[in-house]
Amino acid sequence: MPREITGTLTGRGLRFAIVVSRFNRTVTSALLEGAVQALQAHEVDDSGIDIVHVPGAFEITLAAERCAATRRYAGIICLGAVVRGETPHFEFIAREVSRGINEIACRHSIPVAFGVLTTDTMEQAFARAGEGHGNKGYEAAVTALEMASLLAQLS
Ligand code: INI
Repeated sequence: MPREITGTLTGRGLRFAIVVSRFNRTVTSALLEGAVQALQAHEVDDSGIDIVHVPGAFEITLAAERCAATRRYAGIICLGAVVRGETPHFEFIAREVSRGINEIACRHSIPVAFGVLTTDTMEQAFARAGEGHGNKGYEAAVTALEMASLLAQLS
């Protein structure tokens, strides 16, 4: 029989960093709430959750890189809200943060979950930052839990 390797969602004894940006704070604070809820629901102790605040989504990667370099965390959850305006600013920020997050994950071999919304409107952003499972912060935290467990099995 082939051996199947799947991550579980048990967070007991694990430590996570959440890097969250303040820009579009009404949305990002809802994402943060979702992410913390998900970790708590999967038995991560409050003492195992560090919340790192940065000004905007563009700053997320630098803080996440620093968190990864400490080797203190089983995973990092990145939360932000980039909402398209009239300028090309949106494209630059969205591209850099998504590319940067994946690079950090691969360079440090640590789960770095992408909970950064990239939407056309604030309305779309709010729709992805709702209660419970309609919350991308919650989803990103669950992904970090699963990948942390998977990587532990692959080490
Ligand atoms: N930062 C965001 O997180 N979301 C945005 O929608 C946004 N827009 O539209 O400009 C934004 N800009 C700030 C940026 O992330 C940096 O903080 C800033 O450029 C300073 O480096």
